[in-house]
Formats: sequence, structure tokens, C-alpha cells
Amino acid sequence: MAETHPSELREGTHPRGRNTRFVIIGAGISGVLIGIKLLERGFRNFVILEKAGQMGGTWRDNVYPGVACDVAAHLYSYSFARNPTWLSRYAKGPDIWRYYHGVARQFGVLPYIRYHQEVMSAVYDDGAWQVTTRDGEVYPADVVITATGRLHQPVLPQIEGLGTFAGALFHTARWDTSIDLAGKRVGVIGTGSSSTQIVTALAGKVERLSIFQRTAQWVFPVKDTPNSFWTRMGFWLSKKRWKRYYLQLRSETEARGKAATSSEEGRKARDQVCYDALASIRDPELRAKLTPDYAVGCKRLVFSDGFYDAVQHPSVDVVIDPIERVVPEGVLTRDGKLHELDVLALATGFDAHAYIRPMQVTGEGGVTLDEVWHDLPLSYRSMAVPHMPNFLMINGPYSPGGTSSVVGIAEAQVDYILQLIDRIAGEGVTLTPREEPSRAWLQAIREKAKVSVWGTGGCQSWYLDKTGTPTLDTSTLSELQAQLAVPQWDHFIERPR
Ligand code: N01
Repeated sequence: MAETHPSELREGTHPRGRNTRFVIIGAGISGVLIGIKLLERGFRNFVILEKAGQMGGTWRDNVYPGVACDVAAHLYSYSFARNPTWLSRYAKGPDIWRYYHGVARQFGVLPYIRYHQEVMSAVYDDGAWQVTTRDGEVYPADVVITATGRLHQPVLPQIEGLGTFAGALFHTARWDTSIDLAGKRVGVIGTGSSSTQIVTALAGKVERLSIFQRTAQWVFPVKDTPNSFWTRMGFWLSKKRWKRYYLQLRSETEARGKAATSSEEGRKARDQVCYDALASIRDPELRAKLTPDYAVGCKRLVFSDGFYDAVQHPSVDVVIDPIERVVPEGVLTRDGKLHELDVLALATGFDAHAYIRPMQVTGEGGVTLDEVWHDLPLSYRSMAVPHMPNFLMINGPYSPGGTSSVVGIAEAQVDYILQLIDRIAGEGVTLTPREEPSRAWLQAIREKAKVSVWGTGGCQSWYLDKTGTPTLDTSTLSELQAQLAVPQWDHFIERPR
């Protein structure tokens, strides 16, 4: 049998590295991605712990009417598993879930997922991690990788009387699909991306639709053009053609990101598109209600081609009087008006600052993650945490957002993490980021974020932490890929395992 030269061995197939044990937390897009990449490298000794009974993260949880992705479908796919058959420029939620489930199956990841395994703690001791789930199952690991997503813990509003509502009440990420909405009076609290998709889908299809708006949103109209049979055939047959299309989408998306962070010219052009869209609202009173009082792009933009049409439908009310309380019959606003409802949807967003909590993480010397993150969620480039050896995160705190597709960001981070893993497995070591470069990186990211429109635009948003600083790296995907091309090994403490 032909011998394999050592230089041809992938680290995962290296006799010393093969049995490295991995625990991945979360079976969404990022968890499946790292699973695929570990398998490609010859690692088999891993599990993906998923708290729910199905994979898919966001696209499993969000099943509200109109759920879709406002990032172009070809950008919102793994680069190595292109899908020429996306039906239109923007994909619907169920199609996205089917795509990711299909890829997980195709690449053999599904058997590695353990369902109903909510991780409660991860404790590092004597060179290894013990990961414990809610039902007391313990998974030992040499490497822990969190892939828990950023927008998965629903925020319920603190509104008096919420629990007294007699109709159906749920958060948008917990939509009760068993309810037939036809003929119902539906209320939606909130006007973010989730709400606007719901409103666009339901306007004219329910008896009455009341949107309770605390803050108006800027809306950037995007056309969801169908991909014709011939277009899809073209993508299917020509890799080159698909690549061209992909790059064009990517540069459009990056341009929007730059408009939020650095390009004055891009900002002006983008803002004008939003002003023009708003001007299309015929009723001046309604237009005034929907006019934001902060800079375009300060909150995450709503990308929608149908929202402004939807709010002009005669069966839709935009309610801007503040909510006084919820009563069994509906919502009472401060002007004394009772908005009678059968269904009340809470489109009130997610706790974007919980990160991997409520999981308790204890690293070397008994140092806890809560201690390390006491002031700010300190990490090394969003992917590793001081005092936490071989503890890696995908889409961790301060990952880029709003500048490109989260899938591309996850891929760039995973490529970097794989370089760490090659070393961890191949050399039999632990890697822990040093504190000073982590602090220096975090400070630089925060300084850049502060002067972006997310920090200066004069609004409240889930981007901001309690100090009012955006918790995002403003880098575009191209910039991130360049930054992460080669690890700076002297930023890590390396110890034998
Ligand atoms: O949540 P949000 P979301 N009383 O936080 C209001 C991604 N996403 O679920 O602005 C009254 O944006 C709150 O009001 P205010 C995307 O990144 C992507 O819509 O704080 N109102 C706001 O209007 C997005 O940014 C897609 O004054 C209350 C709303 O609730 C992120 O998810 C689709 C309130 C919350 O808006 C979150 O979007 C959907 C209260 N007590 C979502 N509390 C894609 O297509 C909160 N609000 C990719």
C-alpha cells in the first residue's frame, strides 16, 4: 500500500489528532457548518448538542407569516454548497430551512446532532472540558465550539396586563401556526424586520391589523425578483455565471455595509432611496407617523418592497399612541382607546447581548465567563476568550453584522477556527488567547463602531450595549477574510494537553 507522506496528511487524519473530542453547541447554520468542516478534515469524534428537537436555529424558530431572509439567497448559502435552484432573489424561511437541512444531510452531519440537549454548563479542568446538559448528561471534550446564534432569546415586553390578554398571545419566534388568522383582529407590537415581514404578509388577509409602533423605521425597498427557469438553468450549468452573480450580490451588500460605516457618498445614495420610498405614502398623516427621527441606517434597515403598500391598506392601523396596558379584550393606548384584538403578536426582538448565556462557563483556575465578561464581553476576535482554553465561538460578541451575510461571516470565522483546530489536534495542545491583544482588539473595534451610523445616528437598537456603543465589528466580509487569513500565534498561550 502506498505510504502517505506526512505533508499530505490533513491534521484531522493525523494519528495524534484524530481522536480529539469536540462538543459543538447549537445546530443552526454555524453548528452545521463546523460539523461539515470537521468531517472534511477527518474528525469523527464530535457531537452537536441542540436544545430543540430539530436543527435549523433561526429558520426552525421563526415560522411567522411572511418569514423570509432579506439578504439575497445566494449570499445566504454556504459558498461550498451553492444552490442554483433558489426560486427568487430572496428566499422564504421554509425554503432556507430545507436548504440547510438538505446540506446537513448531504454532508453527513445529521447523525452527529443530539437533540433536546440544552447545555447548562461547561467546566474546564485538567486539560479538558466537561459539558453538562439540563438533564444531567455529561459530554467530555478537548475543544468546545459554541454556535448558539445571536438573535435567539426572545425579549418579552414589560407591559402591564400582558398576561391578562384573553386571545392568542405569542412572540414572533414562537408563532402559533395552528391559529387560522382569517377573519381575526390581529395586533403586532414592534416595527422591526420581523414585524414588517408579518405586516406585509397579513395586510388585507385578516379582519383588522393594528401595528403598535414605538419608533418608526427606515425602509429600503428591495425587489424580490423571481429566478426564472432559464436563470436557474444558467446557474446550474455555468459555475462562472453563478460566481459573477454571487460577486455582484456581495459587492451590493458590502456597499450597504460601507454606507453604514465609512462611505459618505454611499450613505447619501442609500438615504435618498429611503426618503423616496417614504415619500410614496400618499396620506400625509400616515407618512408623518412613519417618518423616523434619526439617521437612516442607525437601526438595522428594514429591507422590504411591500411594507409601505401594506400599511396603506384600509384594514391596517398604525398606532403610535403609547401602550398603556394590555387588557383581556386587547390593547389600551394612552389616549384611552381600546384596540380590540383576537391575536397579539410580540415582534419585540431578541436579547442580542445574552450571547451564550444562560450557559455557565468556567475556565482555567475556576475563572468564570461571567467574571471575564463582567464589564464587556471580552474575546479575541469574537472567537476565543481569555482564560478559556480551547473554547471557541462562531458569531461571538462583536462579530461583524449589518455589513454582509452572516453566513459569509461564519465561514470566515470557521476557516480561522480550523487553523486553530489543526494546531490543537495536530500538536496535542490547548490554545488560550492572551488578555492584552484581546483587550486591544476589542477597544479598536469599539472605537470604529462608535463613529459608525449605528453609534452616531441617534436611535436605540439591539446593536447597542448599555454604554450606547454598537456591539459590532464594522468590517466587511472582504476585510474580515483578510484579517483572519493567518492566526497571529503569539496572541495565544499554547500549552500541552
Ligand atoms: O426585532 P427588533 P426584530 N413596547 O429588535 C419594539 C433580524 N431579522 O425581531 O424601536 C413597544 O428589530 C421596538 O421598538 P423600539 C434582523 O437583524 C432578520 O424585528 O425599541 N414596542 C422595535 O420596533 C433584525 O434587526 C430578518 O422603540 C416595543 C421592535 O419591538 C433582528 O432580527 C428578519 C417594546 C423590536 O424590533 C431583530 O428583528 C427578521 C415595548 N415594550 C429579523 N419592546 C431577515 O430577513 C420592543 N419594542 C434577515
